[in-house]
Amino acid sequence: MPITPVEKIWMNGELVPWDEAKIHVLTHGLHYGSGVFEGIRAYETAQGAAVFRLTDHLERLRRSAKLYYMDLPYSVPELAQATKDVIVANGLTSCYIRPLVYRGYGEMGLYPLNAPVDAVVAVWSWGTYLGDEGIRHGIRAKVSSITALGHTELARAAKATGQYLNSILAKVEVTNSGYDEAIMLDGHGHVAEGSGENLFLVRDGVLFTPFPSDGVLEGITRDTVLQIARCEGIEARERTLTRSDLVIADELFFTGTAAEIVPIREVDDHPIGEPGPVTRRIQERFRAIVEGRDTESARFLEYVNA
Ligand code: PPE
Repeated sequence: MPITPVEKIWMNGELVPWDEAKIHVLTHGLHYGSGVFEGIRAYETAQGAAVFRLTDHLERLRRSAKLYYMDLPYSVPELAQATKDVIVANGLTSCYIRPLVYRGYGEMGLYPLNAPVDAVVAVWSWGTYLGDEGIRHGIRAKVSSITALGHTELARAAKATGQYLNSILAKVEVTNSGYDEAIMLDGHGHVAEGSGENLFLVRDGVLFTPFPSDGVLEGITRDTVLQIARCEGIEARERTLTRSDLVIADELFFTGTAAEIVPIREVDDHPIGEPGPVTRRIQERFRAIVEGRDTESARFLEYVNA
């Protein structure tokens, strides 16, 4: 997906012009994938731009960094302020936000602890990842032959740049076969997640999603959906899920910051159908929350001009 440039990027404490936000080719993170990142969204509300669960995302960034032995060079409140500053500097009302913390230039080799740690926060306008049509009518998903990485291979709870090579293989495999998104299983054949989304299914009115220990990122949208279910009186459970559970589900959907809440209308060529009632209710409540129309959920929004 092409990037639409804006004016400024926040880089190591300064707002720099978009075209000058550059790094050296011998940057550690470029060679070894030694970086951690976040995907966050700001939405337009009646009171201006509001960032959805900004502090929660930045806390996850701090945890991701810890898992790879990095100290964040800025505190979470400093990064929150940086995020708001870069949104204002670019005059955006809604946008995608990409904080990235990576091992910088100065050291080579696999012992990274002496390499510097750099931080950037970039913002740009980004429509929903799997398309508006996908949000409305659902997408076609396929289980990939690429296995989700396990807890002994990587710090699975981290959102780290290098970990996404695995997701890239899964995404390319299914996209080149004509599907919209990949579903990855873990080494035991249990459902993990999409290439960049968590997964939910509905069966007999009950919502299910895999445990974090099944190799999934603890998604913030996932957590929001679990909280929405509680408010809406929808029973929700974490459970180990299999490929069969996907095929016989009444409803299936993906959740993620970039993708938002995306119904799956077909899995492995089995029809699931148009988005069902539980998916619709959750989508509507999510929209109301992010647009600041849900007074019960005001805690989730951090306003840029507070
Ligand atoms: N699992 C994975 C592997 C993942 O990358 C994401 C977010 C999620 C689950 C959902 O997490 P959350 O956004 O907190 O609800 N993926 C980010 C990057 C996607 C990309 O393609 O880049 C995102 O959605 O911003």
